[in-house]
Amino acid sequence: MTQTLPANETAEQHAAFEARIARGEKIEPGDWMPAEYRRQLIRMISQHAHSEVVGMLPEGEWITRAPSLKRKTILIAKVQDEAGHGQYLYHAAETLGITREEMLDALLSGKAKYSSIFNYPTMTWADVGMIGWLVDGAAIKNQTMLAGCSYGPYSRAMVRICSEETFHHKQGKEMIVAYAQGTPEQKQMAQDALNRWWWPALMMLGPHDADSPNTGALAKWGIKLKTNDEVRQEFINEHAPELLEAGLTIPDPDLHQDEQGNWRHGPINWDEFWAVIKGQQGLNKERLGARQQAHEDGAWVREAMQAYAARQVSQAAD
Ligand code: FAQ
Repeated sequence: MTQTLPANETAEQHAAFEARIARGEKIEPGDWMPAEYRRQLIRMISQHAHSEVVGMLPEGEWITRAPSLKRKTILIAKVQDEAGHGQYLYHAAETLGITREEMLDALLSGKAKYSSIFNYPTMTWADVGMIGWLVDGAAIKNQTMLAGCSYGPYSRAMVRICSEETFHHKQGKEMIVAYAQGTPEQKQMAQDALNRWWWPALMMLGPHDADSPNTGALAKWGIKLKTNDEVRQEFINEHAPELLEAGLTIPDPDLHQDEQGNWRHGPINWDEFWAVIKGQQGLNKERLGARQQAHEDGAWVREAMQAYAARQVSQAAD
């Protein structure tokens, strides 16, 4: 099948670009790149940045209710890390020519997507631990793959982010294992949290490959090095035995290990996934409301920074 190229792009440019990727070279901001490569990266990196920032909300709600000083300091550090991840990622997207304002407008107006997982509520303290173990666990599998992606700024941001996510994952696992082996009430709290988060964690890695319209282009250009289903399989293979070992029950009666050693899951409720993404189910309205409020509350900081920058320019000109 011949590919239709935009009028200002040639087959030679594409061939040279793809040869660079095949050689394992990183594409850097000033380099020539197909418009579609740029568009795909802006879409994905900005959605990723929004996910980190919205992702502060479900856990942030629990900072005032953490059960001990140790758990509170860990949680504060984790939530702050997520803000930092948002910053790296917005910067990485800015290198592609989109502005921070454009990205924030898209989030706050509800045009941009962010990860489905953050539209689920945190009902008990154990949900905080389960987010660390499962959500950060799934995010790491995906992001370790993206650390090898062809776009330099995204790949480097992923290396840094993954090292912090690893700590998030470990603290979540440590917490849930402790509760799973604690009092009957603690064990029940951990089990209930697993029942709530298992399926959403599988869904957050994206639709099945057959229903993933972006994977083809992303894989061709070395942005995605694994498909959604491959990453999901890696996630389940690591986490299913560990959860079982902790004495918890995975809420999937069809879950089993096949002859190759892969843990196979039962059918995923994709209707729920799409409803959550579209804001028809879950906390999308509340999450966007919280971000809009934070944006309004931060207006004075942005104004002060602009006034300061203007003064620096006028002083430099004097
Ligand atoms: N939620 O064609 P595909 C974290 C959309 S970070 C919402 O398969 P693609 C850290 C997708 O955008 C978590 N929408 O898409 C943390 C597309 O729509 P579009 C975020 C989703 O891009 C932990 C459509 O469905 N990580 O958790 C989702 O090839 C704890 C068709 O899908 C990233 O963003 C979803 N789950 O693959 C923070 C990593 N899945 O845009 C706080 C970077 C799919 O065409 C606390 N992103 N969609 O209108 C990726 O790796 C990819 O974008 C995927 C989706 C794998 C998420």
